[in-house]
Amino acid sequence: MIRPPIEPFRIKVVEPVRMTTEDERRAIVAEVGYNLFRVRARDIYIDLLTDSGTSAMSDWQWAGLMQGDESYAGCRNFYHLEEAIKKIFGFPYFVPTHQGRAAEHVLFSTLLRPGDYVPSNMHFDTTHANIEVQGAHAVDLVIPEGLDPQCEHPFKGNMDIGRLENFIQETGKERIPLGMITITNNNGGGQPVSLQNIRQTGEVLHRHGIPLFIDACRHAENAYFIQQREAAQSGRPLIEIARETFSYADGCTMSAKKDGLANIGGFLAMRSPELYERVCQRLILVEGFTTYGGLAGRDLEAIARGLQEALDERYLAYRTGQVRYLGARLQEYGVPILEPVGGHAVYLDARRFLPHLPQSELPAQSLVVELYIAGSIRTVEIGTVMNAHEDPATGETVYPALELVRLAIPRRVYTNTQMDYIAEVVAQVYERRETLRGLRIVHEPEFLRHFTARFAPLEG
Ligand code: PM9
Repeated sequence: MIRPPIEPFRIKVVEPVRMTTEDERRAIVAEVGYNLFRVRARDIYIDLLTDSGTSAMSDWQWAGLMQGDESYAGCRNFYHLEEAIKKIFGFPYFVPTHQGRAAEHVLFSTLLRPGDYVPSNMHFDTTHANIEVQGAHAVDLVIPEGLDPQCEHPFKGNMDIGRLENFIQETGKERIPLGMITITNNNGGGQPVSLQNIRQTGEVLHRHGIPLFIDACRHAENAYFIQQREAAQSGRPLIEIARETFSYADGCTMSAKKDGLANIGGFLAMRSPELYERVCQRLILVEGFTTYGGLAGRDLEAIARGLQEALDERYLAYRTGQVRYLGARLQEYGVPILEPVGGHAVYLDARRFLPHLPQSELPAQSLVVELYIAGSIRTVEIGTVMNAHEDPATGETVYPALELVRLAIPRRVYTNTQMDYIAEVVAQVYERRETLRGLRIVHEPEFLRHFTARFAPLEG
């Protein structure tokens, strides 16, 4: 049996969590239209909805909050954050934003025009939506291995370099204002991207005069995988790997709610002074002045410190080790998961978990609901609800290649005993998987429907 990882911290503050009964949970999910985003957090025992903004901050970060300088302009915390960003990412210009998607919005509304294209290994859903809302097209070009839940590959998040080259040739560089790469690839299972692949992606884009922006939310976890899995990078200090990663890019969008170990915040960083000028105009319009961007001074301080802590090697060994431990426990029970386990989450493979439910019956969402009823565990669907789209030519639904349930592990929050509990609940549901029924959508909004859609169980 796999040994759980040893925590490089001790616990100073605890937050009680409440357990409800199965009957109570049945009533709760029915009332919220079988969408777990609509459940009150007090009605959840273990919340694996997201690893975003859910980290436990360190005493150093909490101490930093007390040093928040709440001046409107030029607060000292902005300069601390600037120092951290220069040290880790190496970009000379940045603007804070209230979270990652705001950085995306500011960047895309500055650079994109209707009809443009933005290739990536795989865009996250907010990135995708923020591109499409500008009338542009988000294109995913991950390697084929990245779409096969059972294929073992050390860097399943890699960009398909050949397809990227062909895509640029066919589309024309004038219609591609930027390319992106998401590290780690969240929608593809939290899978890392190799340093070599990031370099090659930059080379291809730059050869055509196209800038590269990195979606850097989980860059520290990505750097750790590079150190562990890429032969040429073995044993290299993580800060050096991070510096080299971003040296191939012209900028990055960052949600500091992930590898910033903060509860809120983000930023957009870049090399170009001209772009910075334009971005500042947009930022002041929608987020706030250039030295706070929608955040309090204390938030900026928490991020400045969190960014540095997130690159600590002992922390990352524990962090990725805990996720791997949960994956291994589930595999001991024979539960089908996406392999290899990624950096921030274990993903259940709903197609293999519930082979009797076709994608039109929303198997991953059905599993999300059942895990809540069975054990008060909140997870999230990354499948048909989140990623299906309509073919504009035929009007037919195009189903995503991956039908997953993500168990995102908040950073430094849950114990290894709680990991065991999660594995046991999932295994119990797996044992009676044939009893699970599908769902249908009864209400959906135009964009990002998974956040607010409502569902109903299928009869029979
Ligand atoms: N990711 C996640 O749970 C939070 C939103 S959905 C519950 O995985 C990437 C790769 C992300 C991401 C957010 C964002 C947006 C951009 N890129 O949530 O706006 O995983 O700070 O970041 C979520 P913000």
